Amino acid sequence: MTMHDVEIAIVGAGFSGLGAAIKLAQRGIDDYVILDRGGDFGGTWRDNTYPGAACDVASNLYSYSFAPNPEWSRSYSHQPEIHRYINAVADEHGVRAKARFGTEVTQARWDEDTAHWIVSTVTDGAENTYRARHLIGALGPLCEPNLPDIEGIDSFGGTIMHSARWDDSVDFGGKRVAVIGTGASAIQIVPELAKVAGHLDVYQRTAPWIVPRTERPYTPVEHWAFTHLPAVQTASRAGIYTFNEFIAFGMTYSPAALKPVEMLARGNIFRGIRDRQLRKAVTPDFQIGCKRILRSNTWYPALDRANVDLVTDPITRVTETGIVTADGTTHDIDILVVATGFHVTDSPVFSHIVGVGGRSLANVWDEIGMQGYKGSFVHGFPNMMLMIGPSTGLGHTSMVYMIESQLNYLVDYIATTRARGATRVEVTEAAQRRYNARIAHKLRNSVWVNGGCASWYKDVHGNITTLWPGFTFDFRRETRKFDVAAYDISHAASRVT
Ligand code: N01
Repeated sequence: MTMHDVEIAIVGAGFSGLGAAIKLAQRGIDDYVILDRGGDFGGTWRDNTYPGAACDVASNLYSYSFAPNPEWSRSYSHQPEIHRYINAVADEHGVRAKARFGTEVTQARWDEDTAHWIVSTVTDGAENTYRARHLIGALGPLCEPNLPDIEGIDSFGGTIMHSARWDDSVDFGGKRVAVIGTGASAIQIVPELAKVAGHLDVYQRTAPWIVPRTERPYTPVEHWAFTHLPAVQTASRAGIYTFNEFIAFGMTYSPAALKPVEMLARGNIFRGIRDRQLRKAVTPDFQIGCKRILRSNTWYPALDRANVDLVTDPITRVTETGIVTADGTTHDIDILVVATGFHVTDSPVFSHIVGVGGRSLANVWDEIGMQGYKGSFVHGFPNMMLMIGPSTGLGHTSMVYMIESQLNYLVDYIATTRARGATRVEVTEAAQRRYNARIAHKLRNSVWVNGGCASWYKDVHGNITTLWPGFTFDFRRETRKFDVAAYDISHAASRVT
């Protein structure tokens, strides 16, 4: 086992891990390493390769502000293009050499005696350790697949795969296929599989609200303008941002304002499905906006196909050859796709991050809920900054904007601790408590709390701790400067070692 000393260990090479690396390097801070279990940059956009995978935030906004891409082919990008973009940005900024791919972080443990994080890794079976002053957890909230806990699922004899672990070698042609789930992933997968499967059963537990997707290819004139008149792309980005902030977000707090969106979604059902019974079955029974509003023009027509059945009877068990539903029917299948989402608030990774007193993030968050400070720091975990941590998720606009806001905070945090010669920086319990009380107060009138749905936005205590309940420019303002007053800061001279 080899011990490597670094100032900063960044875990994760998605949008936030890469952004952190670039911003640190631009500030002249280059003693860092990026650790990622995958084979290249991209995070969720590397791992989700299912057919039809695409983003539902417009391309010009779903990119770094410091790396506009005049070559986006479409107004909403598909996974391969976003994956290529992220890797191209990494190369342009020369940070690839800092990445250790194929490296699984098995544990990160705070060592109080030395005020360092001890990060244990495995690469090709070889164990290594990184001793880092600062740990940046750029893990991505949607990285740990949630495999449904359904009786008998392990006994299924056919092919089974999660949407985020797609096996490209599987041939769906003419096969009997089942997809469990009707979330953002499933609504992209099903229309693609419906084209090739012999028969497709779609298992719906909760019908989602889905509005039309306004995706189109960019025209040659737009490409010319994006390339030669960068202000045009900047203006497009600003326009989309402003629309999302003031229209889309403002609806979150106003049921009346959501009515037109609901009409749009109902029209989508009406246009896409001819059968009245099926229309009824896909009409949601909770307030629009309570769960993420999805976008598709192809989901309803796919459900209306002769080779597709929507199954709304609850699943009771899986057998070696198929799925048994509550009405007693056995649905025989060859391939089972589970598009059942991710462990967001109960990620197994949380038990691998061990802070003060040997308490893991899982221990702490099981007790108090998934709370943090400015989405970035957690009391009990000194010198550790999380990217898109608690209360930073969005239902209406680009996460890249939130990530870039945190990058300001990150760089200022490192620069401030360096300037002060600080060795240990921990957000105070009081600052964290006040912050979360403020978040909870803002959330109390939101559709996420009052919309009558269950969603992955809620933590194990049933509280919304994944979402940012304000305009995103408010979050940018909050994270503009590292606010030392909220932290206990120790210096080498004042430490007892
Ligand atoms: O996961 P989900 P996802 N038995 O958790 C069902 C982002 N994303 O991968 O609603 C039966 O949303 C579950 O049912 P219910 C985006 O942020 C973005 O689709 O809980 N069903 C639900 O229907 C998104 O929100 C994009 O009743 C079970 C589905 O599985 C997030 O990723 C594309 C079940 C899970 O839906 C997650 O989306 C893809 C069970 N035991 C993803 N367990 C775009 O940008 C779960 N379900 C377009």
